Amino acid sequence: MRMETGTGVDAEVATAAEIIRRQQEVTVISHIDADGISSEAILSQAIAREGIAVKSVFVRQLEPLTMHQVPKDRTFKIFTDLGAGQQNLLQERGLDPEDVLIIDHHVSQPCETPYVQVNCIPHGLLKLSAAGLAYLVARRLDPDNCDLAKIAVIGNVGDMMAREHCGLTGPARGIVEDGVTHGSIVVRPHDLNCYGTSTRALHVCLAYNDDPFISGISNDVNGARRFLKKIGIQGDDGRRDLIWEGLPFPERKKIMCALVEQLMANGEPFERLFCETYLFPGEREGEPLRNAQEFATVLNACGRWARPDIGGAICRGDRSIAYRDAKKMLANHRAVIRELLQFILDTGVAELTHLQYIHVGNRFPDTIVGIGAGMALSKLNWQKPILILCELPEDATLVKASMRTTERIVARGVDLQAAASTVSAEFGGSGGGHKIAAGAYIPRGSEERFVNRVNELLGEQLGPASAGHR
Ligand SMILES: [Mn+2]
Repeated sequence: MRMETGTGVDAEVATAAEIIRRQQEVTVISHIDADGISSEAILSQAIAREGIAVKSVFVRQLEPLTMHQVPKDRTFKIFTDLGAGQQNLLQERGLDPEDVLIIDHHVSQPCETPYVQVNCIPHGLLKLSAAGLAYLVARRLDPDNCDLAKIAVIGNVGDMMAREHCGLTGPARGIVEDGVTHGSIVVRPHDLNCYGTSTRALHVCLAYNDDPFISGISNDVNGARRFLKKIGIQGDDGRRDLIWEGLPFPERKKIMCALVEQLMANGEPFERLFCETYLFPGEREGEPLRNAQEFATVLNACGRWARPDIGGAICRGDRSIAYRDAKKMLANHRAVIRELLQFILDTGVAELTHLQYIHVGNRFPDTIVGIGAGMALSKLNWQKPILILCELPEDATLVKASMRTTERIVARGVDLQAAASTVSAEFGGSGGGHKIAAGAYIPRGSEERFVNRVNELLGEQLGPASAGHR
């Protein structure tokens, strides 16, 4: 089908494809998360199919310390899911604009060297990830690359492009249509907006979800079990837990209706209960690869355990050794997160007026601390945002802070992104993210003053009415 894209991006995509066709050897430099791994898999396959030699390099972040991983050779360099914000580093590395293409969806840094970019941000397309852009370029190289639409959808979903509107929109939605036409994607409209609908026990899925927050079900595994029993859905068939994806339509409908009723009874909006789910019929049922969201988690687990190449192999179709290794990493990933969660619950958090926090030192990898924060919040007082501090193994001068809250608290005025960036800047650090989840890097030694300032700022965001909510 015809791609619907902003005309500006269309022109950039066409230019990028022309430039790629002229190359003989290409190096793709990408990021280690689900979007970066997907971007690399799309580009390197599309380039190889053109008969061009291609190799890949993954970096955790493009910064002065990692620039040496970008090879100093004659190959043409494609930076994807990174690069736009680091063009001065490319310039310092002596990269000629003739030898570089940036395919990114991050805010562009002004730079004297006019590097060629495909970037959706200046065109106002904020719900398209690097994998989406990489796919548009691949499609332009050869319409037969439409088999890669599936990987682009995983990258888009992995980068939270479906979160705000409960589904992909704009050009990202056009890519879904390509996958549907190709037969590799099935869309389930008005599906349950929960993580883990293809592999997790249904009551666990429901309990772990807090967007929307449903009293008596969200953050309450036993409550979720009771809810299912009450409406006549057997939580398991005696041996195995029920999985949402496998339930017949009438049962799914019955559960959705009951959840809507529950929310309406509480006077809460229910729109966010529904989302569009992207399933992959070519994958085995009950496997995380069946579902775009869970597939993205597999890729993230590979990246976090420093094996993005294994994630790449899975994107290319390896379902044997690479997938077995990835499942081990996924299990390990979850085990460490459970350990972190237990550590937080056993140790306990310190409570301030508007914030709860804990310092986990060097016990856990910083890459999972944010996830642990989100999970811990579901077991703690959800009314107060949580902040977790941890040390960074590679930098003894810095501490990372990860913050999480719930949609309900955001609705009351809390903006963790603003708190993270404002307060970290006061200590000479940096921070960012979203209203509901944010992170910051601050100098070691400033932790206590930092949390107190964040607490103060959260109080200001909540306004005078919050004084009574202590
Ligand atoms: Mn990205």
